Amino acid sequence: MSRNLELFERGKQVIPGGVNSPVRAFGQVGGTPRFVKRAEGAWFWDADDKQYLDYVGSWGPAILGHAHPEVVKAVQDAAVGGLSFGAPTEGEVAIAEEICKLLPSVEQVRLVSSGTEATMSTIRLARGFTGRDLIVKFEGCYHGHSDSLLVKAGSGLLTFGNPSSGGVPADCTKHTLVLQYNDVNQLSDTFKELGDKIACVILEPIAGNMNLIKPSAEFVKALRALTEQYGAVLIYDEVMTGFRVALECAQGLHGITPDLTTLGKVVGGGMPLAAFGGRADIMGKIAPLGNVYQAGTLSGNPLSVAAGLATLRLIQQPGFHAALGTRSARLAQGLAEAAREAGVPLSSDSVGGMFGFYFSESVPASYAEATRCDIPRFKAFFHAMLDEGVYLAPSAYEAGFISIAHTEALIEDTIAAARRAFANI
Ligand code: KE4
Repeated sequence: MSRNLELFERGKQVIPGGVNSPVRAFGQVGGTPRFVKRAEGAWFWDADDKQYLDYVGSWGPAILGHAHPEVVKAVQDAAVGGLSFGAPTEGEVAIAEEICKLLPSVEQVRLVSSGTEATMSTIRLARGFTGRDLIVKFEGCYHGHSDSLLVKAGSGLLTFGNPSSGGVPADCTKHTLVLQYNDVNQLSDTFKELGDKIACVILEPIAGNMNLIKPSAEFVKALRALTEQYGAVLIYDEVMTGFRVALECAQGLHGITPDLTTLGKVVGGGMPLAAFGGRADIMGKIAPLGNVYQAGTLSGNPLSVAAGLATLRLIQQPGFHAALGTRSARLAQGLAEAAREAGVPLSSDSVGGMFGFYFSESVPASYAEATRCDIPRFKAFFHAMLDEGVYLAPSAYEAGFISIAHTEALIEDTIAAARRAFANI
């Protein structure tokens, strides 16, 4: 028996679904999850010692490649000085300064341990700052699993959210409006009707949780103009896009100054570190300065901060993001070429170190369009690539991630593997 299967069966006895986060269970694609034994650079080895080219990279953090020696050493060096103190440290000041230097919109920043904590805190902060209850999110965008954000679009024009998860009382989502990504008219109508009651709009500025979907320039501009006009807080959830799509993040690519930004994944280099920050007048409402409570035993953990600082310094190397962008664009183009040669309808897209491919004729611009992709064909392709030793995200609704360790030669190898895979599905 495969050791992956043995571990999966064992795991299911003591862990719900055998995994500590649902997407890892291969629910959409079927089959046995690969249990990672170790990883290095662009590769990981599973419990059967099979080697895979990794295009998940922990869902974004591994932008330098796995086990980068300088990041590992930074964590090792921090560890011998103690693991956690529940007291401030110099590293927290240093990484906060680095984030504020890299993101001009961030005047003050608070460190937390997960993206969920970061987004949950910005929602509470926006409500505390404005004194308003309504929040706006977009269908298909994922911001972690806090109650008020686990919603799906309701029916009707002003789609107040219905809980998308068990255990979330309707009371927790009745103040959450769920709109359509890239729908400027609906956004404008909503603000016309409810603008003075809206505390904030939170969005993935480049969506990665309904596969990779970019906003239109018109949508982005309307978001900033309407939130400004009605005094609502604009929250760029850059947990996934932050320092991945560009050093200046999605906000830099858009030329937009959000009021608050959330960060995660890359900012911690693979260790549990996330952050939220933005305008000083808003952040000034956070305890201990203001009356919006937020806290965390492991917030700013010294090992996470060490990994994050090392990562943030290494990604500022000249040409780093340009190389990522060129390689992910080549991969996206190569996948589309390979599919076309096989007569398979497939479109693809990329931005910085993120890419997406869709079993549909065109690149989706909304969640509704993303759900029309050919899932059975994605599933077959996923497994054919797994057989080729290429590990893609085990869901058609997830973006793909490359690292600087994914060399041009490895990208070409991946495209060649895709040609063989398309021939087999
Ligand atoms: P975490 O709580 O998982 O650290 O972050 C939540 C989150 C917030 N905002 C955005 C834009 C995110 O993408 C995420 C988490 N992303 C998923 C990947 N689709 C994490 C993978 C998982 O849930 O296992």
